[in-house]
Amino acid sequence: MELELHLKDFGWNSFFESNFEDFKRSELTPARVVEEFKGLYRVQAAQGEYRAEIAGKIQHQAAGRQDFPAVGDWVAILARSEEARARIEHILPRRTKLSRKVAGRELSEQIIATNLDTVFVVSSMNREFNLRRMERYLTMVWDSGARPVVLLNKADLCADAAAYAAEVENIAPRTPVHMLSGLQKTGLEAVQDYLARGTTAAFVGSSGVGKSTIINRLANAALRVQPVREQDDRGQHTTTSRQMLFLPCGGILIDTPGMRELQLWNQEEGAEHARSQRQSIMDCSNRSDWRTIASCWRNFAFRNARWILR
Ligand SMILES: Nc1nc2c(ncn2[C@@H]2O[C@H](COP(=O)(O)OP(=O)(O)OP(=O)(O)O)[C@@H](O)[C@H]2O)c(=O)[nH]1
Ligand SMILES: [Mg+2]
Repeated sequence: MELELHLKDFGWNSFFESNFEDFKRSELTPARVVEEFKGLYRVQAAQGEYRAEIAGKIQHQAAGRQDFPAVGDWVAILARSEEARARIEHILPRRTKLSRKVAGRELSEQIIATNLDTVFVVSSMNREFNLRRMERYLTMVWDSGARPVVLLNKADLCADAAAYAAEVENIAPRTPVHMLSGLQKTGLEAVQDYLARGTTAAFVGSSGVGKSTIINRLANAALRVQPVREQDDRGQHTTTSRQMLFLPCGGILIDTPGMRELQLWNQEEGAEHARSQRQSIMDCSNRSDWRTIASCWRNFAFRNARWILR
């Protein structure tokens, strides 16, 4: 019972519980992938943390990157507690999945993180701000099944933050938009409201917008942060791997590296697609509650996926 309570703190719920049913009588234990480094994983189980490798059969049967564990996944591990080592034997079905196309020419999917409830799309209110890019981030989140929330950071540098917020609200119907300053610690309460116990949120956005700074404030952590370039406000790609942190209030955060290039996975790219998607979400959101809107988004993602496969 106590172990189950711990699992809930890491995001475990009835969805994963029912998918773990088949393994319950085996010697396998559920664990969550909290960090990945080149084929090795850090996983968190109720009993503690392990360094984990992947079982040979996962590698042999994998048709692509999506068949490998990603940060946020729930997995079934075979633990060797005395060495703090484990082997990942199975990946449990993903409730939500945030993906993009791998940068460059290769046509393959890169999973940014899985099993997210909320994705914070972070932008700074300076020369980095770009509405078209924001549109692409939002489309990516809509397709993931998670709920997007826009964070406009560096309010301390901006004379007219409300004007930035209005521009975003215009392209993102029914999407919450919050203004804050990670540096001056203002506006963070609004972010905290999304971080109830056991919920998982990822931060995405260009390099230098302040993702790690905000997470440091919320989690009282010491993630690496570096100044942006003066000439164009761009960051230096400081964060280099995805990493999960657990907050004292029970919320779960994932920091991600700023993306150099955001190509959407799962769908036709481009403004036309984003516009038609937005229109339908608007039609749907005029008359529905949040759950119906979310299912609207998911239907979209599903239809688009089929369209691509044809
Ligand atoms: N003025 C101001 N600067 C900020 C604010 N938030 C972050 N910064 C600064 O912006 C720079 C980049 O912040 P990071 O937190 O490293 O940005 P990031 O989004 O994590 O960047 P990557 O890890 O490269 O993706 C640092 O110098 C921060 O101190 C803010 O609210 N106001
Ligand atoms: Mg960072």
